[in-house]
Amino acid sequence: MKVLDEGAAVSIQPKVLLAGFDAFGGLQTNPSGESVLRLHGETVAGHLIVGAQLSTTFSQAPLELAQWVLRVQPVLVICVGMADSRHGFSVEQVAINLSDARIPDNQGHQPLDEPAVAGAPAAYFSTLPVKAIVQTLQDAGLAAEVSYTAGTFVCNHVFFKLMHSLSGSRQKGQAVRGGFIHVPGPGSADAPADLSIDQLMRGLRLAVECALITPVYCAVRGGSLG
Ligand code: PCA
Repeated sequence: MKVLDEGAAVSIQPKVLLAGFDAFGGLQTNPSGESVLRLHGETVAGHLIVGAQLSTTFSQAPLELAQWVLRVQPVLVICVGMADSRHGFSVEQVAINLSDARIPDNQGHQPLDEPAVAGAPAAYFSTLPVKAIVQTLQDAGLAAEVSYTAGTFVCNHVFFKLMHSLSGSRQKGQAVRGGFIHVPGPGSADAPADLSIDQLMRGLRLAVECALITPVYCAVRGGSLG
């Protein structure tokens, strides 16, 4: 877990937590972790960005994220992960209560058909304005799509645990929004060639701004989530 400037995390400005991941699966880099660390300390729509890099492990990453949430007290949490199967910004609609790893995580752990949280609901919806973010990114000329699966590896696991814990805070009247965006990795065959770290940063700024200014209506739950 890494942060560039500890001082920024204790300022009184409202904050947005952006959490990416470290390299995994034998790769040397992970653009998700790199881009959020480079956004650390920027201000978007009056909110200070706190960028944190989580370890790609089933056991540690959710704990690290929970510690960041406690410490930063953000109004919005967006996790960002890398997936080679994605063609652009892939804004996740749903986290599922299933951890099933095709490869071992960075601690050699490889759960098979395990719940992320035993006894919890089968799934949680993102509380980001998913379609509005996709539209905003596309309007800015960036490749973007709605995704209905965040996979079953560490990213979905962290996303599910985040939404499980935010749903608990929501019941206590603290409405912190959260969600997940996958970005292409170095091995993504048909990702746009120009999706550089700079373009990822540009897209994430737009996604944060859109999430801060757009109320979320959830037809499935019936009502505003914002
Ligand atoms: N991608 C992996 C975990 C870390 C990351 O960046 C995933 O999609 O689960």
